[in-house]
Amino acid sequence: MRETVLHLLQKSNGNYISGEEISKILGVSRAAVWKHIHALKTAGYTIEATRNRGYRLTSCPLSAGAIMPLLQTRALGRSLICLQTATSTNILARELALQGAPHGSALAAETQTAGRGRLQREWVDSPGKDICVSLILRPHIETQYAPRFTLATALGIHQLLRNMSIPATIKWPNDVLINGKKICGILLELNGTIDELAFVVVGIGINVNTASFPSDLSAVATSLCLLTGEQHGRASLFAMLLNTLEPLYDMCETADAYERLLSQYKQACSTIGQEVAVRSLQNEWQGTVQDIDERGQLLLRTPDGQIHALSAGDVTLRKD
Ligand code: BT5
Repeated sequence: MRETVLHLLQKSNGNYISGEEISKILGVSRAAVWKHIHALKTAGYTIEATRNRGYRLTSCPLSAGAIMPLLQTRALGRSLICLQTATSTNILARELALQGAPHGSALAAETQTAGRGRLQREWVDSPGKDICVSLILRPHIETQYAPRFTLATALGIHQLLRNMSIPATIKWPNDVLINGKKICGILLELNGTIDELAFVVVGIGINVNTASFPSDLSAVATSLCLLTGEQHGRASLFAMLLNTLEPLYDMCETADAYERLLSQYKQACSTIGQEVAVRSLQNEWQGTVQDIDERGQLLLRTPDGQIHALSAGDVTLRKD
C-alpha cells in the first residue's frame, strides 16, 4: 500500500495530488493515507502537504539503486551505503575503513546528528535535502601528501558547479563559495603513520535543496536551491560528483599529474593575491597570499617580508 502511495506521488511529477484522490484510488480512509505519507517521510522522502491541494513529492531519499546506474567510476562509490541518519558520516566511514572497507567506498546519510567541520565545529544539514557523504580512499602516497585530497575535492566540486553554470570559487583550503557564501564544506581525516598512509576519509557536505538556514548561518551559507530557485535531483548530482572526483583523486597519486591539478586549483582559488588574516588554533597571521605550494600550503607574505607556509587555518579577507 505504501508503495502505491509512493507511485501515485511519483506519477504526479512534482505536482499536488489530493488526499481524497489517493484515498479513492486505494479504497482507504484519508487518515490511512496520512499514515502512509507519514511513513514515507520517516523513510526519507520529502513530501509537502498543503491544505486544499494535497501532497507533493519534492525529493526522494538517496539510494544505491538510484545512484549506481549513473556512476561512471572505476572504484568510487562502487561500494555505497545510504543511511537515513548518521552521527557523522566521517565517524562511520572511519569505522568501516578500520574494518577493511575497500578503496572508493562511500557512505551517505540523509541527516547527521553530530555533523562536524574542522576543529570539531558543527556542520548543519536539512534532513533529506542535502548531500552528506564520506569517501574512503586508500591512495598509494606518503602521508605528507594526503592534504592533496582536500584540494582535489574542492576543485571537483568547483568543476561540478561550473558545469551547471554556477560561478563558484574556492576559498583555501576547503570551502567552495558562491557570491562569498559557502555551499560546500570538506573535512579530510587521515589514518596511518607519518611513513604510511592507511586511509583517508573525505567528508563532503553540499547544500542542495535547503531553502533556509538557521539565523547564525544565513549570512554565510547558501544552497543550490537558493541560487537557482529550483529543487535539484540529488541522486544525479551525487553520481556526477563521484564521476568528477575520481579522475582528480587519481591525479593526486603522481607528482606530474598533481602539478596539473594544482594549477587548475590555483585558477579557481579566490584567495591568491588577497590581503587576508589567517587564524589557526595557536596563531593569527596577517599578510598577502603569494601562492599555494606543492603541498597545498598557503604561502603568506607578512608585512616584515617573511613568507610563511601555512598548512591549516581559517582565512578571512582583510577588507571583511
Ligand atoms: C567544513 O568545516 O566546512 C567541513 C564540513 C564537512 C561536512 C561533511 S558532511 C559529511 C561529513 N560528515 C561530517 O561530520 N562532516 C563531513 P569548517 O571549515 O570548519 O566549517 C565549519 C563552519 O561552517 C561552521 O562553524 C559554520 O560556521 C559553517 N557551517 C555549518 N554548516 C554549514 C552549512 N550547511 N553550510 C554552510 N556553512 C556551514
